[in-house]
Amino acid sequence: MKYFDHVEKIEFEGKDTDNMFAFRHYNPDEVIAGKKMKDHLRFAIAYWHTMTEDGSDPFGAPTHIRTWYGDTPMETAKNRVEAFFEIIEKLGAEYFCFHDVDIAPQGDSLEEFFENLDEITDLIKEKMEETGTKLLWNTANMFSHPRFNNGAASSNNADVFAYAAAQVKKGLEISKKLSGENYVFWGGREGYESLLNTDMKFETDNIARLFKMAINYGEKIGHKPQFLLEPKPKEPSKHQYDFDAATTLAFIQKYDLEGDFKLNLEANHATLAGHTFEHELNVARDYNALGSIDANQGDLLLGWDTDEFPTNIYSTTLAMYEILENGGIAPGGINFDSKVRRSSHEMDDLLLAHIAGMDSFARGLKAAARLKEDGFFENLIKERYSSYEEGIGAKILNDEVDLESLSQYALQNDDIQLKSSHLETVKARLNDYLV
Ligand code: XLS
Ligand code: CA
Ligand code: CA
Repeated sequence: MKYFDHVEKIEFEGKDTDNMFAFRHYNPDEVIAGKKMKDHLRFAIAYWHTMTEDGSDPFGAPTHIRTWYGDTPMETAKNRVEAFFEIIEKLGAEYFCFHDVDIAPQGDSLEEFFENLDEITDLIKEKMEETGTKLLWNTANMFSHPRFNNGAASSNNADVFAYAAAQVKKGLEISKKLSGENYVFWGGREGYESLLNTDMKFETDNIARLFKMAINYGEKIGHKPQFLLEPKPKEPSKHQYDFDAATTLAFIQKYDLEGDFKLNLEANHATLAGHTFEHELNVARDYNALGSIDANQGDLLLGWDTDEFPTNIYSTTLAMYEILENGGIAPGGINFDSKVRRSSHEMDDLLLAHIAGMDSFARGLKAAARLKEDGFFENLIKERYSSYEEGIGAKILNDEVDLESLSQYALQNDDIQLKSSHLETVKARLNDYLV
């Protein structure tokens, strides 16, 4: 069965094409800054938003037309695998990501769930071999089922901790089976509703316990994916422990997880935390912890996680600049944790939305490469901090001064002249790189 028979493989046709099913900016083999675009971008398609969203919202029924529903949950799951790999192939993406519950029905018991996962991952493995696609990361969904009401590893109920551990064990076995390059933890329910009945230290100690077990089990089965922790400030928990990059890095350091864990940063989560995406990438880069990104965008007029396809080239440019400065993102990638709007309900929208996202990141990459080549930010920053290049500034950086000598210096140099930042001009010049 084919689901997108009427669409050919999507090719680069340039910005003047009027073919909707063509890339206008993403040209996979074009070399930018010494590397093919596809190797800079390492695009991944997210199974959940692509295959399991139906367009329903708290006010209305599903809107999305999807032709892969079968007579049983297992039949639907198998049809989805077919359709998913058709989408990946048509788009020419090389990677994908999934939660355990996205790919297989949970059945009536954990045992049945695991059997279903075995059957579906056999099928996925075949498809991967057939198409040459790779697993960027998988993860265990430990937030949707009612049992995770009070958390997974942070739950007050030890049976829930054990259940979560079983899912992680299975997730790592699947990661090994499919040669996953990364393994993600997003603590959807690892947070709290009220501090009145919560022992924060107890709960975060337990989260770290589960992570250590995961590292040990990976070693035991001879599979060492890059572990990634994904911050998000709120939703679904009122307060999530992994609020943002800095908070999550403090956790990673506190529990000595630096050697095994980096961050998976999502654009929409950054803005929910009151940061820009580039801020979060910059923080991670500073800690050598920029692992992978979830590419999407939020709506700044709304206070929730809308997971829209990324089309804001200002944001993709600044994100790609951080990635270039990081020396790339591998073994991470750019995963489209993005869903089509309720009104984009046709099957074809799944392809069109990804084309829009891939083109927007391609434009971001090209603009970021030009900015880097011209030393745009480098020169700006060099000039802005130039007072540290000589004189008292150089002495401060060389740790040659103390409070007494600085005080002596300040007493003689208290008529301070500040330079203007000309920030408005900087922003206008940056615009020249975007369009
Ligand atoms: C939800 C998260 C989730 C993670 C993986 O907001 O983005 O989808 O990426 O569990
Ligand atoms: Ca995400
Ligand atoms: Ca999100």
